[in-house]
Amino acid sequence: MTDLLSNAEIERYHQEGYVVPDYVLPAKTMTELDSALEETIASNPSIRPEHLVSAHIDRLNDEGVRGHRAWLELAQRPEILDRVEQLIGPDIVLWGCQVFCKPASDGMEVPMHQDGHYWPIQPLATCTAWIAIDDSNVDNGCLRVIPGSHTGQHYYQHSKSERQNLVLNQHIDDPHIDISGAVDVELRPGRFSLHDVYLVHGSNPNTSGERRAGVAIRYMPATSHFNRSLYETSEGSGYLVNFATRPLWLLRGSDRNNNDFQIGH
Ligand SMILES: O=C(O)CCC(=O)C(=O)O
Repeated sequence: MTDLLSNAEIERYHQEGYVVPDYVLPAKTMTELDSALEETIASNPSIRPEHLVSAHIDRLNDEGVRGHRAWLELAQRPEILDRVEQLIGPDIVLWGCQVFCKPASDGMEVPMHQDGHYWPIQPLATCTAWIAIDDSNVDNGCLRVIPGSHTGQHYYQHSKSERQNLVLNQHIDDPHIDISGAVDVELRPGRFSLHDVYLVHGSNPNTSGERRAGVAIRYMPATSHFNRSLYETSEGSGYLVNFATRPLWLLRGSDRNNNDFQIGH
């Protein structure tokens, strides 16, 4: 085990909805992930690199993306899982992964939003590890969060946007949330943040000359059920997701809520 989250960091995650562990993945891993990113982008020439859904499925997946094994291997790394376990418990299911690569100059905005509107997880619970492949900073559109917005597991009002240059077509539109209070989560390559499913977050467009790539890996506690019949497929976020055949991986512990680990494999 590497140095884990301190009690103060665990408490911060529960109070603020996110935490940035004091850990950086090895340089060799980052070189491999950089190559995996180039390969993933090259094998999906017609897909915007912000929309590489289920990139961890190492084939042409049912969401139209050709994935790469490197993302699945990353999702299984103990340095990440040890810390996720501290936050969601010992029974961990990998259910999603999305590469969000914002090219230099025209990288798309991710409007401020809460995850989970269209996620078929009951009870809704997920910890996302957002791993920086590139330096992720204010200039190139790093992740931004509203600390504490996850409190009470409340869903705030969202509105649909017709703008084309957005990664998601939903944005938070609720007088209770002041997005001017957003905090920038700047990360060096190899560092990662962990955030709760109810946390309001997003990111600005990348108008800089530097690419900003990161990968979001979604883990749920195996005490929740991935209910495929709730939303089989959805374009609710503005792009296709297919939960009916999305494979699940039990990465740690035991299944506690009748999840299906055969489908999609
Ligand atoms: O990569 C980004 O800028 C946004 C990521 C995001 O919305 C997420 O991880 O849920």
